[in-house]
Amino acid sequence: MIYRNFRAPTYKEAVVKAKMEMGNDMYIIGRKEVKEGGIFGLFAQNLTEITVARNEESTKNETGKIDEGLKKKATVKETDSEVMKELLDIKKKLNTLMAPPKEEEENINLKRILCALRENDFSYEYIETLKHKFEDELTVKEANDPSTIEEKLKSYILDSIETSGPIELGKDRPNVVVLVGPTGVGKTTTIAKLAASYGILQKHKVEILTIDSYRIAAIEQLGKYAELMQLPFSMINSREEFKSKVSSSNSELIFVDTAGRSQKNSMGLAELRTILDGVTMNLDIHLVISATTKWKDALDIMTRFNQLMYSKIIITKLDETNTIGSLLSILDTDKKISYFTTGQGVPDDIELAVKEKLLDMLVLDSLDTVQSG
Ligand SMILES: Nc1nc2c(ncn2[C@@H]2O[C@H](COP(=O)(O)OP(=O)(O)OP(=O)(O)O)[C@@H](O)[C@H]2O)c(=O)[nH]1
Ligand SMILES: [Mg+2]
Repeated sequence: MIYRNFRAPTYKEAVVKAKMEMGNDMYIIGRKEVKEGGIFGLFAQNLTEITVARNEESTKNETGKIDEGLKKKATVKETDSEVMKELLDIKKKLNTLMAPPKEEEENINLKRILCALRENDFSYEYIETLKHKFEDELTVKEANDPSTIEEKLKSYILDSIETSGPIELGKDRPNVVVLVGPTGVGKTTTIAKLAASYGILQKHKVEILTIDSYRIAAIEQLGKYAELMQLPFSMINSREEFKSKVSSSNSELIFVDTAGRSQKNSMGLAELRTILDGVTMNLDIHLVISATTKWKDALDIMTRFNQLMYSKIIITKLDETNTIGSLLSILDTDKKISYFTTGQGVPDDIELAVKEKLLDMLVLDSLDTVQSG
C-alpha cells in the first residue's frame, strides 16, 4: 500500500489532486480540515487534507492518464458519468488556478502610461483615478492602441485644468493684480516681467505697489525695476493706504507685490487679507507657485492661500523641472492658470498659459521601464 496526503481549498479539489497523482484506483481513508501558511496564525489558509491509499501494483495509472481512466470508468457505469464530468470540470478549474498568471497583453499600454505618469511625478491618487477611469471607459481595442490611450490621457488632463487668458485692463478704474505665494517662488520677478510687458512693451498706464515693506532688500529689488522702467512705485503699509492708493489711481493696471508668506504662517496671511480687503472691486489675485513644488506641498499651499481668495495661478520656474505631474495632479478647473515663467530674465521669460504647453512637457515614453521592471 502507498499512503499520501493531499491538501486543497475544498474536498473536491483535494480528491482531484489525489486522482491526478495517484491514479483512479485509490481510496480515501481520511479527511480533516487544516490551516496552512500565515504568520502567527494570521492570514492562514483553510484547507481540506485527505489521506489516500493505493495498491502498489496499480502504478501504471499515473498523472496524465487520469482522463483516460476516468473516461473508461464512465462508460462502465452510467451513474459514474456525472461524477466524472464534474471531476474533469474541477480538474480544468484547478489547472487554471495553478497556471502562472498570464501577462495581460491588452494592459501593456495602460501600464506604460501609468508608469510614465509616475515618472512625471503625478500623485498616487491621480494615477489611481485615471487607472480606474481607463479600465471603465476603454474598450480592449482602444487600450491596445498606444495612440488612443495617449490621446485619452491628454484629453483627461486638458479637461482637468483651465487657463484664464491674459490680464485685462481696467476700464473706469484700475484692475488691481496682486501676486501672493510662498517665499522665493518668483513673485517680485514676475511682477517686473508683467509690468514691463504691459507698461513698456504695450505702453499701458501701469503702476507698481508693494505690500512687502518690512524688508529693505525687497523694496530695493522692485524699486530698481520700477526705476529702470520708469513706472510709478509705492509702498503700502496698511489697509487704508492700499484703499486710498487704488481709489486715487488713474492707471489701467496696478501690480501689487506681496511678501512671501510661509503657508504655515496663517497670521501673516490673515494680515495680508485684511489689507487686501480694503479694495473690493477689480481685485485680480494670482497665487504664484513654483513648478518644482512637490504635490503634497502644493496642495497645502493652495489650500492655505485660499483664504486670500485667489482665482488664478501663475506657475513659475518651469525651466527648472522636467516633471510637472505633481502640479497637474492637484490643479482643478475652478482656479485658472494665467501665466508660466520660464527663467530669471526680465521681461522675456514669461508666457501666457496655454494648456497644451504643459502637456508638451510630459514625457510619455517610458516603455523601457515597463519592460525592465
Ligand atoms: N529659474 C527660474 N528662476 C526664477 C524664475 N522666476 C524667478 N526666479 C528666481 O527665483 C528667485 C526668487 O525670485 P523672487 O522674485 O525674488 O521671489 P519672491 O517670490 O518675490 O521671493 P520673496 O519675496 O522672498 O518671497 C530669484 O533668484 C529669481 O531670479 C523662473 O521662472 N525660473
Ligand atoms: Mg519678493
